[in-house]
Amino acid sequence: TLQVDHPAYDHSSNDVAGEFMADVLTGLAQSPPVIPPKYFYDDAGSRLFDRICELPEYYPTRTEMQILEQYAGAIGERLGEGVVLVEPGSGSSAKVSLLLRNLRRPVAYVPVEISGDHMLSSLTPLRQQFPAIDIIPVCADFTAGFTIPDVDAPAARRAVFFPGSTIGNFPPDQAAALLAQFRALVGAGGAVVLGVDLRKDPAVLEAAYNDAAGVTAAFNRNLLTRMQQELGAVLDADGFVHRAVWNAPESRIEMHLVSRHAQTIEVGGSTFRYEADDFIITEFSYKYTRAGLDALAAEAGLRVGASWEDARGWFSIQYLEA
Ligand code: AVI
Repeated sequence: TLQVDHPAYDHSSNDVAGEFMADVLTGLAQSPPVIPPKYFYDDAGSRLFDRICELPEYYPTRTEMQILEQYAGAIGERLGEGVVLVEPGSGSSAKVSLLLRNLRRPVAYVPVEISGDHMLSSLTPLRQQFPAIDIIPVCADFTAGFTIPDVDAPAARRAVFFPGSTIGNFPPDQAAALLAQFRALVGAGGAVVLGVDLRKDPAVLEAAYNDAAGVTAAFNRNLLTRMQQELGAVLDADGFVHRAVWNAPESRIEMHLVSRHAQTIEVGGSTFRYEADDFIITEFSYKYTRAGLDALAAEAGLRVGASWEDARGWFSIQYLEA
C-alpha cells in the first residue's frame, strides 16, 4: 500500500479532562501527594519537553541519538524486512527517522501519542522524507492500552520503538507490565527496541533535571497551570518551586513541586493543605544498571538479543525479542 495521509485514529479515552480531574484528586489525597507525569504533556508541556531535549545538561536525548546514529544499521539488520514500527509516546518523532532510514522496505510507522496536535504537526516532514512508508498516527494514552489499525500487509512483523528512557518514568513493576504489553502487541517473532538511561554520577543526573535556564522547572510547574486552566483549580502557582533530587536507594531522580509556605489547593470540591516544604511528587525517572535491565526484560518475558551503548556507558539501547 502507499497511503500517505491518514487522519489520527482517536483512541484517546472518552473523557480526558475527567480523567485528569480524577487522577489529581486521587493523587493529591495520597501521602506524599502525587500527580502522574503523563499530565506534563499537553501542547505547552510537549514544547517545553522538546526544549529540555536541547539543553546542555540534559544528556539523554543527545546520547541516545549518538547511539542510534552509530548503530542504526545494526538495529535495522536485526529488525529485518517489512516491519510495522509502532512508537508509543512518540512526541515529535525526532528519533525514528534514524531508524526508518535503516530498515529494509518498512511497511508502516505508527506513532501513538497523547498530545495529538503536537504529534500531527511533526509528521509532515517525516511523510516527505519517507513517502513509501504508510504513516498511521494513533492519538491515545499508551499507558491505558491501545490497539493499532490493521495494516494491509498480513505478513508484516511488528516492532515497538520505545526510546528516550520513557520506560524510566514507570516504577519497575509497571515498567515490566508495560513491556509485557508491548510483547503482546508485537507477538511472537516481534521485537522491542528500548532506550534506557543508565545509572551514573549523581551530579550528572541532578544537573540534567535542574537546568540553569529553568526549562525543567517550567515543565514541572506547567502542571499547576494545567490544573488552573483545565480543572478550575484555585492555587498559587508561584507558591511552589521545582526540585529534582537523586534517590540512590530507589535508583531514581524524583521531581517535586515544593510548597514555599502554608497554602491550599482547591480543586474539584476538595481542599488540600500544604505547609512550607511539603511537596507533591510529579515524576520518577529510574536509572538502570545493566543487571537491572536484564531482570526487567526477563520479567516482561523478553529476551535481550543485543544492546548498544555510548562510549561513556551513560545510555543503552536494547534489542528485546518477544
Ligand atoms: C520523558 N522522560 C524520559 C523524561 C525523563 O528524563 O525522565 C522526562 C523529563 N523530566 C524532566 N526532564 C525530562
